[in-house]
Amino acid sequence: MKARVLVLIGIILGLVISTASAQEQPMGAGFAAKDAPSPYLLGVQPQDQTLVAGFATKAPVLDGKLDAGEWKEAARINFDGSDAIRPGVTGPDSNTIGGPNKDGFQSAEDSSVIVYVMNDANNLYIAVDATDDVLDFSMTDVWRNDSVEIRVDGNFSRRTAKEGTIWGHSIIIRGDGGAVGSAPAGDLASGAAVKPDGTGWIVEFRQSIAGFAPVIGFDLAINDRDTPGQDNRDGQYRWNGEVDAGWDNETQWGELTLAQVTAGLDSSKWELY
Ligand SMILES: [Ca+2]
Ligand SMILES: [Ca+2]
Ligand SMILES: [Ca+2]
Ligand SMILES: [Ca+2]
Repeated sequence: MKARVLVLIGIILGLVISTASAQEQPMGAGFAAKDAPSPYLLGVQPQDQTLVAGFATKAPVLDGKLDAGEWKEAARINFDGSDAIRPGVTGPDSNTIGGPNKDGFQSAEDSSVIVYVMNDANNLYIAVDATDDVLDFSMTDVWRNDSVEIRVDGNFSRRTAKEGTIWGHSIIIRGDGGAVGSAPAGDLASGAAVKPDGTGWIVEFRQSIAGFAPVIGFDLAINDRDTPGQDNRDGQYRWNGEVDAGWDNETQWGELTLAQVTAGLDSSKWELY
């Protein structure tokens, strides 16, 4: 208990000091988010990313193209791997093996994504619109190429070792649609294609939500390969997961609330006479 009080006093003192020093700074001086003290130092658990899916009135076509209006009902998030802060975490183990980008951080021009998430009564739909300055799909292992790992824990079991089935998987989809890895057996599908102007790639994914919990585990890992001849990718960053090993650990994934599907009668529309 004493220790807690001391920690609290420490936090309060820290706030007072940082407020005082902030007042001494010229307007707009600020500091980058990645320079802020780590929440771990204060003993606070980092907050998982959460998202509420949009409701899809029409199923998208999984062809690696975002047609006008196709994803307009989706919840939209965007992130890059420019720091270790959510969303878009680049962890200490996301460095390359012998590549030029050793700290793992990447600018938005190097790699960044806009992600669309929606569902209807039958399926979860996800689109990943990736910007990438150099495209490379030359490796046999799908995860070594420009690709996305889509992680879905449909029963929200949050197992420390993922189930490896439709109830907890991390499917890997290559950005050009040329290969898919770690796909569980079940009712799911994907499509992908390089953008016509060569500035990135688009992946579209669908999975049946039959039997899913109202809130499910969800994460995305973006793999960027830019260096020909290099064994590994140049980097990986994730919407929520802190470390690369999150591919196998459902507790590392964020939380997605599925859009409520209207069922039966809607009492607000009943006529009272
Ligand atoms: Ca499409
Ligand atoms: Ca890149
Ligand atoms: Ca699970
Ligand atoms: Ca790349």
